[in-house]
Amino acid sequence: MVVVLVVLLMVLKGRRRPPSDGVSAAERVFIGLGANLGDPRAALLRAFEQLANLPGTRLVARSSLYRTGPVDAQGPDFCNAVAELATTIEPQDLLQALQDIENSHGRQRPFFNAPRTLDLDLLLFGQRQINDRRLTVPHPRLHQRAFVLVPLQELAPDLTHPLLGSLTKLALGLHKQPIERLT
Ligand code: PH2
Ligand code: MG
Ligand code: MG
Repeated sequence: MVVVLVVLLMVLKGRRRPPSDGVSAAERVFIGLGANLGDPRAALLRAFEQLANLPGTRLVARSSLYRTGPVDAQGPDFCNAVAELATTIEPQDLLQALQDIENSHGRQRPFFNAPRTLDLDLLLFGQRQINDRRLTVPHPRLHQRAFVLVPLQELAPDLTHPLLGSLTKLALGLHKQPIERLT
């Protein structure tokens, strides 16, 4: 009798659980956005919308836009920003989705670090570490670049890098890289 009651209670409790919204097992993901061809500000604002529209994904926050000097690259100044997502998309599929968005902006790759209409880099995927042919996470140069660390710190000042620790400490060495907040 007691067993029957307990089972009945468990079934009823299960029924009361709210329906899954499809993003309940979401990971906290950070994407770096950059552009220095065409209309970079418009491209980044459109890209925020495109990220928000990915399936199983919520745009949690977007940083300010920043004007930054090119680092290890030629051409005009960049517009850079960072987006925080909560997503159930797995890393390799997310990488493909980011490339699809880049391509929708007419992204060309004539040479290494060529000026671009839109670049979307997968910076951090929760605390996961990924090293395969197509993808390295955390992004291997994240900690050397003010155009990534400054907007990342704006969104998540207490965030830690899974291998290198505090972002605030990492940013201290980068004060010579020109960066100006736009919005
Ligand atoms: N991206 C690069 C190389 N250099 N410099 C700035 N300021 N902003 C970028 O987004 C950027 C860069 C490679 O992706
Ligand atoms: Mg890049
Ligand atoms: Mg890239």
